[in-house]
This record gives sequence, C-alpha cells and structure tokens, in this order.
Amino acid sequence: MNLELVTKRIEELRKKIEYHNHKYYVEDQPEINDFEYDKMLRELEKLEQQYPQLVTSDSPTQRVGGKPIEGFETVVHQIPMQSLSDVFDEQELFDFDNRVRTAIAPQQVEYVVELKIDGLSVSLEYENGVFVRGSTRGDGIVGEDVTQNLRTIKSIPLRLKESIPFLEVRGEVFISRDNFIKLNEQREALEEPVFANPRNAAAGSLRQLDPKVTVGRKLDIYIFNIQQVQGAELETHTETLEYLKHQSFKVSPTYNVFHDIAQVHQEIVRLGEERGTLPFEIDGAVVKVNSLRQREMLGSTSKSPRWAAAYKFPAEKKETVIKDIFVQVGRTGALTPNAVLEPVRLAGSTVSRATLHNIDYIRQKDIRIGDTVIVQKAGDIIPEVVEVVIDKRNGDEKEFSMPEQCPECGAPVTREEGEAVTRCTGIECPAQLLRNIIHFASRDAMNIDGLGPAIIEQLLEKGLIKGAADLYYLNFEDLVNMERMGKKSAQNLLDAIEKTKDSDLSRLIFAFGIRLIGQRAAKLLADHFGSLDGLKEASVEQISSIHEIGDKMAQSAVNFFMQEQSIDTIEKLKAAGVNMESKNKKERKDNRFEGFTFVLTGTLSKYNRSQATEIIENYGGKVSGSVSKKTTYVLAGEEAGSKLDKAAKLGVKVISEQGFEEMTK
Ligand code: 1X8
Repeated sequence: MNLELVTKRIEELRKKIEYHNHKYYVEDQPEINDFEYDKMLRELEKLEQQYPQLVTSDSPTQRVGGKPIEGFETVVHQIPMQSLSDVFDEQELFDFDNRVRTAIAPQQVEYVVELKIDGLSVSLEYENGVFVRGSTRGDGIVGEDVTQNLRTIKSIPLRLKESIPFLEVRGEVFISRDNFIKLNEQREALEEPVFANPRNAAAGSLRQLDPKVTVGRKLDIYIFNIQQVQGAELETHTETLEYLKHQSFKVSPTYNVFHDIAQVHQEIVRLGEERGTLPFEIDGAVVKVNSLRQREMLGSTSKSPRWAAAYKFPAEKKETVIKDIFVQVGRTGALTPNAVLEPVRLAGSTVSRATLHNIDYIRQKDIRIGDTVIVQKAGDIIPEVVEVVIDKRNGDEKEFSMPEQCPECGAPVTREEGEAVTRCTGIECPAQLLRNIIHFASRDAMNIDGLGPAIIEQLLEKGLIKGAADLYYLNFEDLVNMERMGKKSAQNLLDAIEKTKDSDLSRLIFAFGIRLIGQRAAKLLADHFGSLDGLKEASVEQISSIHEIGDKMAQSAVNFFMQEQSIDTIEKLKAAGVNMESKNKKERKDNRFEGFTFVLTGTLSKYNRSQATEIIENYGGKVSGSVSKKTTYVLAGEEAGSKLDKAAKLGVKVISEQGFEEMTK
C-alpha cells in the first residue's frame, strides 16, 4: 500500500470504530459484535505501528496508550466551574422561582428539569473538533488535567461530528451501580480497601496516575452544559442539549420543559420516585432556566449561577418489620446477615431485604427477629436497618447468632480477632471461588501471567472452571470462545498456565490461601517438609515445631488439609502434573538434634543468625528466643549478654561456636 492509501484506510477505520463506539457506549444499540470491533481496532493498531507518523491524538487507539505520569498539571478554568445552590423542599423551590421571576419579569420563564448525577464534574475542551484537554472541577477555579484518563471513557468523543473552532463542555463522570459493585468485589478479593460509594469510586478512578488503571474502571459520562463555543449559535438549553447530542456527546438522559414551578415540583417528585430504578446514582434534580439570554440577565453570585438550583433528595426512611434473618455468603467468603423485611416502598422501589452488615452491627443495635425497625436507602445502593423501634417490642423477638458452618458449602466459618467479618474457610466453596482463584493466580502465588480477575470471573460464569485446579484442564477451544479473547491471547494464557506447573512448592502452598499461612510460612513449610504429601500428613505438633510457625498456624494448616474440598483440589492438581515437591528441600543428614532446643546469643563469626538456625533445623533441632529450663544449649558468640547469666542460673549448657562446629561435623 502506498502512503495515500494507508492514510485513507486509517481514516476509514477510525471513522468506523468511533461510529460503533458511539452506537455501543452512547446509544446503547450496538450494530456489530466485539469480535468485529476488535478486528478493526487491531488493523488500525497495526497500520499505526507501521506508520507512526500517521498517529493522531484523536485516534481510537489513543484511548488506552497513555503512560503513567508523576502528577497532574493544574488547569485554570477559563469559565469558572461553579457549584449549584441547593434547595431542600417545595418552599425553597418556590423561593427560587420567585427570585428568577422578579429578576426577569414580566417575561415568561421556562424551566428544564434534569437528573443530578452523583459523580465528579469535569470540563472537556475541543479545538477544531478534536478533544485536546479535560480537567476536573477542583475548587471551581483551578482543576487538574486528567486528559489521558478521560480519553479512556468510551462515551467521550475524541472527535466531534462537525468540526468547529472551539468548544468547552461540562459533564459529570460516574460509575454505574453494577460496575461499582463489581469493582468493589474485585478490590475486596485483592484485599484492597473498597470504595464507600460510586462517587468516590469515580473520583478515585479519574485521579489515577496510570491511565491503564482507569481503563479498567468502566467510567461513563453525561454532558449537561456548554461552557464556551465558537461556531454554533444557540438560544436555549434544550437546543444546547440537542446540539451536543448531534455532536456525538452522551447528554443528560432525561430533560423536560415546564412553564410553572408547581409542574417543576411534580417532575422532581417523579424523578425522586424513579431514583432507585436508575442504573446509576443521583442525589437530586437540577432545575435550570431554559433561555440562554435570560440566564445572562440573571448572572451569577460568586459561588453559583442564579438561573439554576439543585433540589437535593433526602435519604428516605420507612418503618417495617424484620420477619427473619438469613446469612448470605459473598463471593469473597464473607458471611453477611440479611434481614427479610415486611415489604415497603422506599425511594422508588419495593424493599424486602436489608443488610445487617455483620454480627457486631446486630449486637450494637440490638436487632432481633420480629423487631420493628427503621430502614433507609440514602446514597446507598442496598437498604440498611438504621434503628430498632424498641417501644414496639412485645417480648416475642428472637436474638440471632451466626452459624458455625457455611450455609453454602458446610465448611467451618472463622472470625479473626479484631475483625467484624465472619468468613467461610472452604477452598472450593461456590460462594468464594472468585476470591480464591484470583489469589491462586496472583503474582506472589502461582503467578499465572495474564489471568486477571475479569477473565477468572468469565471462566466461572461460563462454568469452565469450578475451582483453581480446573485451570490446568482448560483447552484452547474453551478460551478462544470467551469475550475479548483472540487466538493469540488464548494461546498465551494456556502457555502461562502450563509454565506454572513447575512452580516451587512454596508458591503452591501460599496459593491455597490457607488462613494464617502467608508467603513466609508457606516457604518454611515447603522447605521443612519437602513435599506436599509430607505436609499433608503432618500433625499440629510436627508443624508447630518449625521455628516461626505458631500453634494457630499449624492448626489452620491441619484443618485445611483435612477438608474434602482441599483433598480433591490437591488430587486434581497432582493429576494435571503440578509440581508438589520443594526445590529447596532440606537435606536432613540425620536427626542428631531431635528434641534439642538451642538459644543463640552474641555474634557468631562464621554464620549469621538465620544460617545457624538453618543448620540446627536441618538436624531436627529447634531454635528459641529465650533461655528457659527447656533450653538444651545456649550457643554463645562474641559479646554474649544476659542470656549467659540466665543459662548459668538455670544450669543450661553453654557451647561456643567451635563446640557447635564439632557437633555438626
Ligand atoms: C452539577 C450536575 C449537573 C447536572 C447533573 N449532575 C450534576 N452533578 C445537570 O445539569 N444535569 S449541573 C452541576 C453544576 O452545575 N454544579
């Protein structure tokens, strides 16, 4: 192909890709499937690699390409990004209407009512039709340049439909409830802190220094205002929204026009009732004067425009009765008590369940089955029980306690000290497979390259795996039929899985995710027992005889290897050819130190502390930190201190480094 043809093809691909992007992400009416879309994107990527001089900032390939940055540049907003003045009830809304009518009387006023989206306000700038800069609101005067991260949002056009010299728009970046829940589940599985609400999740994601992290967050945007424009003449806000839609933006999903404030109020009530049914969170409704000329006449105060108001929805509360409490096992293994409620209408939907969070919450509020309670759906997705109406108790209420066995798989549950959460311990418990497999594949465990949470989730959903061991039985056909998985990535993943069959035993032990057995303990166990079979057969006493392994850890390991689910998993892994031997196996020459406990003190000349410990353990001995009657020998180096005195007092034998060498010859 000559350069002219390539240029034409590139342009054609970009147009097509952006067209289908718009169909999928803005109109929600895709015309082609992922495969066809990916094919075009790959062709474009390849051409741009061959002809880097043809790459432009508005190419769809640039949505993901950004490199991590050190920090954000600041942006001074040419048009301040003001906040809205709040109104909280009908009377305050009428006062707002009066102020508007007084300022522009006797003209007729039209109002537009829209949703107030609970996200993060941003400004987007376009020069000659191309997206050049995006920034956060910041304090309204100065924000941060988050252009790279905004490019990852597929509903933001990188190029306008019609080129105009300049356009600055304002919109709200948000994350849908579904994606918010998924994101938090993933974070929980990776033991990262969860986001308190969708707004925090959106803000945190947009302010990532690495755009690759933002890509995965599935942010979205609604555009609701033109801040500045050169190249279009507009008279009303509704015209503005139509124009923005025409220019490929995703605009406020509902907007209706009203002539009097009573109708405006009715619309707000209607939106409030719809609130719970929307796929994203709103925290109110926005009322705006429609005429742009009237807006100018009204102007702004230093804080907010006089032509708009935000009507804030209150957190709705209702009284109802708890009929029962049942326990749900989340995908992370957490057991969450839930209340079964006498159904009530709340914030636009019928609520028949509410979370009780955990057993501490239940005890603290003294919530019992049969209680009359107040439930609330504030900014939160899941309704919660806020308080008990004690006056309505009749004595028949029953206290609740957590089960000792997982209601999903029957494995014992545990609750760690200082933690509110009760968890299931079953490795193949259907409710917590996701978390376990993510851990199994993670970098410090089996380190399966390219097997991230999203793919694991798909594998589970499609029933291709039921546990970590099934990963080793996947075939090419299984993988290549998954979403967003090409032939090459399917093969890469199979290769990556295959490679991990040869991992050291310590990785496998850590990968099981046994309670209290972290990376270091896994290494000690692997080195000490040399094989998984050896460890499996070991008693609590044998395991806890290892220096640094306590009784609780040993008990936890023994419990794990006794469970049927664990035994099955190990058998499957073994049959698949996964290595079960330690590469670091201690060559125990003999057990000459069996039953001996050493205490090390002072500085040895030939070895450091851990080398000496290793030698002692290799001969079957133990090392302890303090001298007691049970100590067999104190091994004393240079400048030994108080431990020698203690040894003398208790009559414990003291040996020198030379003496020790003799013993280990
Ligand atoms: C903030 C918001 C506005 C709108 C929606 N969601 C918001 N968070 C809207 O106009 N539909 S306007 C606005 C502001 O001006 N501070």
